[in-house]
Amino acid sequence: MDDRPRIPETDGEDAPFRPHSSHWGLFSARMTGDGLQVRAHPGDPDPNGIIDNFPGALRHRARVTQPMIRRGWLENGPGPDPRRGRDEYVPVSWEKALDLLGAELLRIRDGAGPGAIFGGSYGWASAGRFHHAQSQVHRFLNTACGGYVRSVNSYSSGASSVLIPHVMGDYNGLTKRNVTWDQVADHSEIVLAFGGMALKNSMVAGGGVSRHVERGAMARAAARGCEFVLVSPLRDDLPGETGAQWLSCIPASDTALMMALVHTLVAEGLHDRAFLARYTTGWDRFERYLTGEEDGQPKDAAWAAPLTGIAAGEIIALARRLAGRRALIVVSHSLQRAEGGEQPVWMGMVLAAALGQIGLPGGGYGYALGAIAYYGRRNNAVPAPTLSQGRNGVADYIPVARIADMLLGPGTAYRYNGQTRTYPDIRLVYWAGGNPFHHHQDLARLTRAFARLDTLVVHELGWTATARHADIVLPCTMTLEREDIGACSNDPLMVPMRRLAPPVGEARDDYDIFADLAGRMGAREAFTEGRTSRQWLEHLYQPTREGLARAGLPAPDFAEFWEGEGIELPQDPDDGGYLCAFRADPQAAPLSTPSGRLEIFSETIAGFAEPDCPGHPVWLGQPYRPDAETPFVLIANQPRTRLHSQLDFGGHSAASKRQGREPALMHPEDAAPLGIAEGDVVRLSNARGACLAGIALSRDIRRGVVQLATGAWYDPLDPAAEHPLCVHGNPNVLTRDIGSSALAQGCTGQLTTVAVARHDGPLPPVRAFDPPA
Ligand SMILES: Nc1nc2c(c(=O)[nH]1)N[C@H]1C(S)=C(S)[C@@H](COP(=O)(O)OP(=O)(O)OC[C@H]3O[C@@H](n4cnc5c(=O)[nH]c(N)nc54)[C@H](O)[C@@H]3O)O[C@H]1N2
Ligand SMILES: Nc1nc2c(c(=O)[nH]1)N[C@H]1C(S)=C(S)[C@@H](COP(=O)(O)OP(=O)(O)OC[C@H]3O[C@@H](n4cnc5c(=O)[nH]c(N)nc54)[C@H](O)[C@@H]3O)O[C@H]1N2
Ligand SMILES: [Mo]
Repeated sequence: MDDRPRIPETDGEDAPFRPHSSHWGLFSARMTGDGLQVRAHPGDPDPNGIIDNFPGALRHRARVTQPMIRRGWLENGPGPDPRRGRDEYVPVSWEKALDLLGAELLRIRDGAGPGAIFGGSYGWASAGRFHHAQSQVHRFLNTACGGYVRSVNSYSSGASSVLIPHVMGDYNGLTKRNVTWDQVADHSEIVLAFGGMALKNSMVAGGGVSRHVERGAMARAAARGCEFVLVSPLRDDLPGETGAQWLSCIPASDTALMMALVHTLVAEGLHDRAFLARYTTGWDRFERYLTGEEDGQPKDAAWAAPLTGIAAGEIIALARRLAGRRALIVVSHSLQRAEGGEQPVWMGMVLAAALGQIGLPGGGYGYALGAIAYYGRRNNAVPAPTLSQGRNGVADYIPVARIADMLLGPGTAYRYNGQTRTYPDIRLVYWAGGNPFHHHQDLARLTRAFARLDTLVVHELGWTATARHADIVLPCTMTLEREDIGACSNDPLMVPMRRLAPPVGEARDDYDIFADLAGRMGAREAFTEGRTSRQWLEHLYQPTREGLARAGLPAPDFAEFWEGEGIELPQDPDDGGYLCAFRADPQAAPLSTPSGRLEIFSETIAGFAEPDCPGHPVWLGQPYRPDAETPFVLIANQPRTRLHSQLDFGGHSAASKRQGREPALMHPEDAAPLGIAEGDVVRLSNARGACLAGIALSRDIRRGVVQLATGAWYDPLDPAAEHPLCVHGNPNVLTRDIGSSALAQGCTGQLTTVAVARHDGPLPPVRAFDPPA
């Protein structure tokens, strides 16, 4: 397989290196006779290897090169069709594709109305501020169709972003203006990280990152004597530089461990009573639960030991080490991407409150610190370029991870954040910049859900499984093939993203596709405001320039910015944000919770009367209990070698695979009795489906746990099977499609239970990257 460019893209001379940005880091690149050459940003102390996916991806056969229409849709017109996901595609001209799509959008808009269009289009897309696909599709649907049913929250933090406003206040402030990496380096004395702060994760930030500082900050803290304690089934969730103690816990048991830590503090009189009295509400109520006064079961270390797999003595010793020191409690996003995921987030706050360090530099609650590069940093003091999405004429929405429920159950009632809501009847789904066959759970169910639509439209740069389910597939450029501005609200460098290569085949920018489509619907002017892409960049640049001028800083005009290597933006002070202000004066700077305090008991949540999320943190029992059929717990976490499913066909991602399959980590003593050796292909399965994966053996994983990252492109051997086998290793054939709780309805993709068996006999080929027939 030759993944190098097939067409000459330079005039024989190598182009100069030009700056560009991606979610996984700033870089510069140039086209040479041998293809794309990429180099990391010179100011980046710890560049991310994921940029090496670009060269092989640019002209890969997996790119979509011309508009395509699914044969069944072309021949029979819109309507439910079980062939979605296994049909043929017919290449058509842009003219024809846009004529058919424009007519279909008008049919829906003027018939069932914009409330029958789902345009949530969740996904990370690419880093530029203008060609941000989700902003583009929303703007298009608002201007040309009168709106769309949207989605709220994210797959990242579905449970925590709903819970936190009730109990702690501003979610954005908690994650983006709280304890910084500089504070960890300078002040923390002990960091207890549930789910860790894996460097693979903080290598990524939406919009781009110029300096990967996390490794250095943790190393500085450790050198100063800060202790790190990792609670996770995987040792790699904290870098070696921390010298961390590893407490290898049973997945989804963290809430019990936190309770036992707090129980120990209380039993030994080590909890900060003054802090609890001054800054929290509901402690008494919770204490009765904690001590067992309420239900007869003290949540002590002896109780937690069998639930967590951590010895009672270890738990008690850890509680004593935490007390009276500048302690930072970190809870990763992963813990809440599970059934009952609200509990560890809430209980983490209670543990931090009992230690009394919230609002002090380097102490308290660093929720999700390290999960993404834009946490633990300072915010820019000038606005980043932002494309307006216009006004959505449809009020209806769903919690983002409830998409299959919505499509399968129009008119069905569901609970969300204290409301009883009803799923709308969606006829058309429009997706640009996301990959639901990457991000959603129970993919067989998702296929059945998409089969019920009249029309599925997808803009894609590659033949993802989502594109293969679409009726109309429109080829879009990848970031390297267009101009944009790279910026992120907490990275100090804003860069011109220069075009590095011409578009592949007939690919076009999302913006140009929407402009022509809007033209067919009488809305071109409203959508484009008469601007070309370059004119938009110039326009979007202005608020940042004005901000610089207001701050009395050099404010280069667009032409100067565009020709340069990027401009430094001023940043807000590292002031600890709202939690610090609250600590200093809880009357003057109350939290935005109903009581103005940290709510250990929430009257609001108690009033919702949800059994799976009562009025204070509780131990709901273990939702992922291995049994005879599925004796292993599977961790489906973020991949090291790519962002989600993006550029899975690139060289860096491909190099991590084993026999072409996604690697799965397993303990050697779990593998031996099953006859599984290093590099073997195994079959992971449960009631929903199965997938193949290539085994990597390691003692750095807890026994009884198997880890398989997300992001291998879904490649079902038989797409029509009720319980499909993905031959490539996508764990979302196995995960369960159920909300975190009736409170938040967040994604629960992180964990499930599986059987593991060696795959013997012939290996089915991976066809995920071959364009469809
Ligand atoms: N089991 C399990 N599942 C999970 C998770 C988990 O932990 N476990 N994590 C979840 C999380 S946190 C997240 S955020 C989601 C991520 O889910 P997604 O954000 O949907 O995943 P991506 O692979 O980033 O999808 C982006 C898609 O946009 C395309 N794209 C890139 N640039 C452009 C562009 O300019 N225009 C257009 N039209 N398309 C473009 C890419 O090719 C890619 O297919 O996954 C979730 N799913
Ligand atoms: N390289 C790379 N980086 C990424 C992404 C990517 O796709 N690739 N995605 C980005 C996105 S969108 C997001 S939202 C963040 C996600 O950030 P997270 O959700 O925090 O990341 P994960 O890697 O899914 O999980 C982190 C670790 O939690 C551990 N873990 C899982 N379950 C449990 C549990 O029950 N208890 C404990 N104690 N530990 C557990 C796992 O060992 C796992 O490695 O990552 C971001 N960073
Ligand atoms: Mo995410």
